[in-house]
Amino acid sequence: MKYASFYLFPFMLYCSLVYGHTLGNVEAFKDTGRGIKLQCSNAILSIEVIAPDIIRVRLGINLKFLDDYSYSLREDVSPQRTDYKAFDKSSSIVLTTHALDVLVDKANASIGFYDKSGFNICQDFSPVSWEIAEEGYSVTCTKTLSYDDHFYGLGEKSGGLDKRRSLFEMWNTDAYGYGPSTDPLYQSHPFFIGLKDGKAFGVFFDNTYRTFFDFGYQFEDRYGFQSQGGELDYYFIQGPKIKDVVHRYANLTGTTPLPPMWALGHMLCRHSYYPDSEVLKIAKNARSKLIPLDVIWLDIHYMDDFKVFTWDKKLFPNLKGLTSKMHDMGIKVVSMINPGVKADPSYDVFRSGVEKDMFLKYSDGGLYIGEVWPGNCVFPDFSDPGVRDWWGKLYQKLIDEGIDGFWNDMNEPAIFGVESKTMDDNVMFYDYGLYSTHKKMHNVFALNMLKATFEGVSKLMDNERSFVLTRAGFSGIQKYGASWTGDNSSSFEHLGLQIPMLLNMGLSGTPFVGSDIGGYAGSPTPELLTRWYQASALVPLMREHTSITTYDQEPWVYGEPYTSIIRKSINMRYELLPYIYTLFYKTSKDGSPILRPLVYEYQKDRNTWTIHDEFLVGSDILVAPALKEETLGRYVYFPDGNWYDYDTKGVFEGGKSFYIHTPLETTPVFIKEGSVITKKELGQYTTEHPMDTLTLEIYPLISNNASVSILYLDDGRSRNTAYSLFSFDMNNKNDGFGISIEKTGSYDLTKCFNIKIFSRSPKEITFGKTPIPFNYANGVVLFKIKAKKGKMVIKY
Ligand code: MIG
Repeated sequence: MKYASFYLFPFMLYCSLVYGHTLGNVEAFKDTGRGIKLQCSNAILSIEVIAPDIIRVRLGINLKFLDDYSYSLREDVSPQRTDYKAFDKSSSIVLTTHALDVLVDKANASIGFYDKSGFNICQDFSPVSWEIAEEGYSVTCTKTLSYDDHFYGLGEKSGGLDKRRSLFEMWNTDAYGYGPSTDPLYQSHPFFIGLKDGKAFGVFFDNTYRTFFDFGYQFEDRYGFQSQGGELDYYFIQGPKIKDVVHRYANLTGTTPLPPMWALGHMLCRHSYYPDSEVLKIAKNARSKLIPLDVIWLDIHYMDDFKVFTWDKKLFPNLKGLTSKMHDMGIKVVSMINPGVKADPSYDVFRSGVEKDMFLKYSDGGLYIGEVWPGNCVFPDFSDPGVRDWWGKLYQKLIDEGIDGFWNDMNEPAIFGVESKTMDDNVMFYDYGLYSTHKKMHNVFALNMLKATFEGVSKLMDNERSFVLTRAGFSGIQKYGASWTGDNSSSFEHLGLQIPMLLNMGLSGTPFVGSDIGGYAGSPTPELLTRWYQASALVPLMREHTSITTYDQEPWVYGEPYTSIIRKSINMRYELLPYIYTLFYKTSKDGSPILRPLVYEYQKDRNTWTIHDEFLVGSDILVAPALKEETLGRYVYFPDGNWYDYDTKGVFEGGKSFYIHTPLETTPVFIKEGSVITKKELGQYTTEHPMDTLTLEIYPLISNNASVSILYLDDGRSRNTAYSLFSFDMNNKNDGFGISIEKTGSYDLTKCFNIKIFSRSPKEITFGKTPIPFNYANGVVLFKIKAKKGKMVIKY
């Protein structure tokens, strides 16, 4: 059997319609000015209009709702003033906005969400039900499943892109060496996107307890979700585009702020690089072998006896000297900080934390002690704003030594030597003054730790942007940093598994993600390492990392031809940095994923609904990496439009699959017709060359007649800073095409665009009526223009 029986136990409630309590019939309803409150025979139901397309549903047992706090929502989310109407209509109570109709059946209070064409997009299978749990209620919500329903999201989960016919648990877990069906993993995102007959909607179940999601795994006619505590509190988000759902979810839970440019660079890590001379050697190797590198990571061994906010004075006698040597080479240093504080009275962090009452305790007042790397440890209560503030300031010591960013690991929290792998249930947390147990607070431990780190470090770094990486997380984690997919393994199967995982994280509001390149557990073959680098070339977080017991796997260890092939992938990324950075800008505004499954952009094309062995980077670049051993070729599906091969500039027509040759030295990358792709001069680190001159690669429209591309530029490091935003509006004409360049903002470092058009030789090129001289050779048209607003016309 795939799941142990304790997984199934909670679903005993789920499957039974008689077990547990249900709402009963609707006796009365009231318009509250923000939605409706329904008095049912056994409980109350609130249907609140957050926006015309976002409806919040809450179940109140004993005539009341639980305290209304959310760890995931943006602090400033408040219901918009929205016009809606609520009325009684024969067998239902109806609430309508301009985007949706919500019908509540008077006989049993089951809820149906309808779009404006009358299509029932999400229907309760049976009315919500509950059981009294140890803490609050175990609530169950089931919805009707049809044959053409598909599901995405849920953050970091194993399995394919489409979650139909699978069952998941949300409980942050240290899952070293996990496999294709391991569940749960490190992060919990109780948010999914449904696609019903091609129309999308979303559900965010804002409940931090252990929850379960079943998409037709146990019963073929229903899907649903269930908690072990808390209350029923969910947001229904109307589409009909997946994009709309993702943007609206981002509006609720927040977006990832722009990181410093260096965090987009290539990173090297291992458990662990030490002593200082080893770190220096890695940096020098990268430079001498021309492997672009922006960051070296310090894993736990840099600490003194694994005590956080200390460093080993024997291994790193002059940490500041080391970081400044690194900085001179254009390399940043990121170091690990874990939540466990060694319980040792001679250690100042422990002593001051005890004095100030910063650590988690049992309900009887005794300190909670758990074993991690340093031995017995205590753990800060990150749910308490005072503790977050205290912890945030501790980073000063490492910042003073020149450490540039931080890595929060083991924050599920992971505890050694206990069967549960985590804290005891009866450890108590502050939780907005509600004093709640670990059962409620487990899944948001990392979220609160990351908030402490990100906000603390940001305060200490003036106007510099900070960079933090986390292992565990919960919905909303994206506001504070990047996430990686934990301790994967060095196998081709794992390489394939990472892609749907990263794609679903992006669809769950968490765009800044990556996997340990080469695999963490075990040692990759040279071929696997190479393929992993190729697949990760345009992944938002590009970090190679491996465990303590494995061979080295830096790009140069296997020699030729591997080193050169890996270098080619990293170089491609460094040239495309302006394109990638613009995607980071975009997500900071609206939560758009950086890596996108094809279905995100081509939802109408049902061929795309389950594809997860190729992906889009933004909307213009398609990557179809070789994901199997000794692959000489693979099929690539091209969605609508025409696609240029990035290497050969050959064109593939969309709506079809083509067999593409993939000898080891190639990564199949394709560019959508009509794209203006911005590149910069290749450097050995992201900021080596100023962006005074950029190259615009123009891939002319073939079948379509119009397209828009954008380019965002700023200093790449400051939080409040001048920027400029270019847009390139391409239009086909009878005798050629035109591009209107618009510019807003005042960041004027970029003076000049080198233009490369992949086409035959034109007759004439003008920019703002002035003829522009150009060169032509082998399918490439070359010329220069000033980086400013204007209209470019190309005539053939
Ligand atoms: O118990 O710090 O996932 O990236 O190298 C293992 C050592 C603790 C787990 C992380 C991994 C890191 C390792 N850590």
